[in-house]
Amino acid sequence: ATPRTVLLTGAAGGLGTLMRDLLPGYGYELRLLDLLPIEGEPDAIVADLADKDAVREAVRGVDAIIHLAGISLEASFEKILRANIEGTYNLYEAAREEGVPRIVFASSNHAVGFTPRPQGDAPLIPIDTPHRPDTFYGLSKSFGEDLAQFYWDKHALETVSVRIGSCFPEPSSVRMLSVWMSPADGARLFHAALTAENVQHTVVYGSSANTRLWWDLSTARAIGYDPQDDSEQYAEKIIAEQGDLDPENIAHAYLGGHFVSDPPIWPY
Ligand code: NAI
Ligand code: 15L
Repeated sequence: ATPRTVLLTGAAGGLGTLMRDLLPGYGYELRLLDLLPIEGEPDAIVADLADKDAVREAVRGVDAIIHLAGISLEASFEKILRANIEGTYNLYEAAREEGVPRIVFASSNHAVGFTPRPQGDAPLIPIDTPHRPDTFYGLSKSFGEDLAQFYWDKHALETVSVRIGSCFPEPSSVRMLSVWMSPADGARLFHAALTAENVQHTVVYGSSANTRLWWDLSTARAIGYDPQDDSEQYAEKIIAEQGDLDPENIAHAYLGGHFVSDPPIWPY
């Protein structure tokens, strides 16, 4: 059955704001949660994922959860540990205790960010490519995918882990021509992840059907995702402004882009 009431964690963030606009169009009633209050949303739950009691109360009675909350870029290990690793654990534990049957987890391409980009006619990167996180941030997404698998195997709590590329209104870099997910396709993919039967723990890449795609969307298509957008319409302008990919630049060699080469955060 289609889940009706969906808890959206990270609802104040960029992706959360886009999905607050789009998902009600699929018939969902959203319950919102974030660390930060949301203007015009007085019923949104303002809570930290570290607050186990608040998280348990927030998940009570929902049909599914879309889990976006957390630190969305590189940060110190301590911050990532608290928000992304312990926070995601707290959410899963609350969902298990309250009997929520399914979570859609916002994983990231940075869980596999040190995977070389396919060159020439090389095959697309498969979904079962080994984890190769490019940051503590990416490491927390690898952990989240393992946590999801564990909660399926041990507790029959289902997850679709979506390794999102870049979900923004428009692509803004040459790399994004390959990894962009339009907001409308993002909503299509989340809807598929919420409604497909028997997903157990399924991992999918999250992007539009880009001409310059680097990864294999077949597991996403298998749960009913039918992307409608392609970044190619932006290619000429972006390449004219920014130049094409440079094979000498390490940030251009791997999926994760500049995440692989940015200086480490110091002090840890
Ligand atoms: P964002 O940084 O704009 O939003 C994250 C939200 O989570 C913020 O509103 C923040 O206040 C909230 N948050 C952080 N720590 C929290 C805590 N301890 N308790 C409660 N709320 C907390 O990030 P964005 O771009 O909206 O991404 C959403 C999710 O999707 C993140 O998990 C990110 O890692 C993932 N993702 C996003 C991509 C994108 O293209 N936007 C790409 C890949 C993954
Ligand atoms: C992510 O995981 C980030 O959350 C997002 O802000 C983008 O940087 C995206 O990856 C990307 O790889 O472009």
